[in-house]
Amino acid sequence: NDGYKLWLDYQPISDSQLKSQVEPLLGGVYFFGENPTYEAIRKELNLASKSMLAKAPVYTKERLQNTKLWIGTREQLSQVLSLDQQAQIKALGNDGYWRGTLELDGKSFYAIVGNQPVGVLYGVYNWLNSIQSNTFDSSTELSDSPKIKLRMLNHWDNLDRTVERGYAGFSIWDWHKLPGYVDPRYIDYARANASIGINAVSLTNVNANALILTTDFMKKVKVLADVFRPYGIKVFLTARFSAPIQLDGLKTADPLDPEVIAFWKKKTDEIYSFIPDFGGFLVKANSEGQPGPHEYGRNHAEGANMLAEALAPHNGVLIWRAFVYSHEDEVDRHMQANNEFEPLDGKFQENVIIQIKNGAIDFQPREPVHPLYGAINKTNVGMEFQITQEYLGQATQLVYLAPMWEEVLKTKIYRPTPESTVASLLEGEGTGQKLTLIAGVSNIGTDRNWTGHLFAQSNWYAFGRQAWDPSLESKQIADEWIKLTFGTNPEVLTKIEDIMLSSHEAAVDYMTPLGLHHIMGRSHHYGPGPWVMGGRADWTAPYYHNADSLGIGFDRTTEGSGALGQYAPEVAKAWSDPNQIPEKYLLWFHHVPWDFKLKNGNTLWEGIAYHYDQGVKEVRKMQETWASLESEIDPAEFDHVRQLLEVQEEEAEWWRNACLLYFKTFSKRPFPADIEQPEGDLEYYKSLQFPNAPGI
Ligand code: BDP
Repeated sequence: NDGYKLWLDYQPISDSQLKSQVEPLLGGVYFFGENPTYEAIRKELNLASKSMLAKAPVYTKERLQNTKLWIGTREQLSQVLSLDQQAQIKALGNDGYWRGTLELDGKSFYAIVGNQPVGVLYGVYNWLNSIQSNTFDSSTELSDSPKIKLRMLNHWDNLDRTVERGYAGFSIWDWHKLPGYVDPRYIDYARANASIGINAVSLTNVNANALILTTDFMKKVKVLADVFRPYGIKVFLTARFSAPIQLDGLKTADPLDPEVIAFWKKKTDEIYSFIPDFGGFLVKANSEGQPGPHEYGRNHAEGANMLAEALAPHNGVLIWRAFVYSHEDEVDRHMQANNEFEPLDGKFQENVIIQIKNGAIDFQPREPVHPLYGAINKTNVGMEFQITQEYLGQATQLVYLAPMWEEVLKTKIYRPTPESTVASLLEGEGTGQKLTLIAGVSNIGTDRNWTGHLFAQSNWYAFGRQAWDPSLESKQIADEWIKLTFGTNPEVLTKIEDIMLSSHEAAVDYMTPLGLHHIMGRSHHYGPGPWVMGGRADWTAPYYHNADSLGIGFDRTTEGSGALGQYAPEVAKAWSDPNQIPEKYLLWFHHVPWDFKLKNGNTLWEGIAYHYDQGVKEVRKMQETWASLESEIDPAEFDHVRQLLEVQEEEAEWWRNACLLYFKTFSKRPFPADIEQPEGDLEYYKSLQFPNAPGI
């Protein structure tokens, strides 16, 4: 098994009871109508049936005769659904589905019903998943609908097929061969996304190239949009703010300039002439050197609204990123987004969404929630998670990210209501926000298994599931993925679940425990670099850890940068006290003396050392658990993961040794005697170079 089929590998059904339920259904399938999405469903059923039952499904022409499985929309099935059932299904909205048994003329039919064809598609995938994981029971009714409208992948793919922060090969968009050649991978990509409810993709890097907006490229993008449409997926593009200058030779990209406004309107109309359901633009502006409205003395709202107006007649959406910071601004980087966006709250058009990273710095191994959540409540806000593991071991380390995302989504933010959490805010509770979004920076590429590390597939899967329903538990999602990937053996399930659920905390322990952050290698971000100095201060490590002879950490209390003041008073108050703040965020907000007493009685210095050591131990535990599964796992998959876990152990030791040796030069205290003593020479670790590290 090379991992290409992801969680859709449709293993032969061995359980005879399950088989006796499924076989008759696939032996008499009736579609209430025809459309491209039903065609996609038919292809999926063909694939699944041949693989699970070694035979093709039988499609009937008549809804009663020889039919067992009904597939259609609520309207199409209205004659066979009771009024109550119709009302129940209608309430599930466009993307929702219901599946269960219906009776007609004394006969039973299993039905998969949505309000729209795409809901039917989601219902079919859910049904197939239940078969694969052996949880299907035709006597149980089931319905589901997403809590978030836009469930979106952000590809950071360049037009030359390199991928910014990509660790799984090159971009799967083969721009050179498009539009003539449609790689079958595009269809498998769409299937995988649809199977977990992802319904939007932005194809290109946020560090954008204006060429994507030329007519030649539009023809290529159109082909992708056509492939994705039956799977319910809309295409977005990143828009380079200076495109009017680059493409049409205008003298300015000032968002208030009539020629600039006309440029974007014409460009946008042209895109819609190729792609009538084009999703809209995603924009990174005035951040890390990207052009934006500030060059012309305009603010983010003026920039975003100009593009939003070009999109509005077509029902397009403008997604504007809040990841803005500048090294010329002397203010703590943590605070800059709030400083810019809070005064603009309520000034954005209705079809604008502000896309905010989960934390205020940058996808660190663990971040406290971004203070912009809850601080702006008259503007649509959406989440940006990072699925690609830029700061979390890239493609060599097994780190299951769902627990981290769950932690963020469940965080209480107390605004706009005392009960608000990040998840409730994203769902529009308390603000009435209708346009809702969870985006994830994609981790896929041309590697045969899509994501480089087999377990990185679980992050793609989990992202889709949490974007669909932010209240899902990471444990439940892990269970689903394990069953779909490795089968239903209970021993395999518990052991792999242990590995996955401990993996994120382990990585935080050996990389950045107790709230440390931004101490990774320069530019490639691979491995430790707490000593990284030089260049702009906000890209160095000491800017963040501030280690000195007294202690370590970033003081963001009122005595320090004051960033805590950007949170709701409930949060700011609790977190301002080093004895009350959850220890996992301690050094994020406080500069703490080396001998500060932690909750378990250790000094801070001892605690740092124990955490780093614990991280390494956890990886070794993961290795042992994996080794014990050898006889249960496909040999190729087993060996792939075994080798990568060995690399991960070395990398965990490297992080621990490098960081502890470095911080010891400030703490001047011995390591606790009962940890594995960090060995090696700090100068050696500092001298390591990685010119071929991927994805810069
Ligand atoms: C950082 C990446 C950088 C991205 C940037 C962004 O290091 O490559 O361009 O985020 O999100 O995580 O724009």
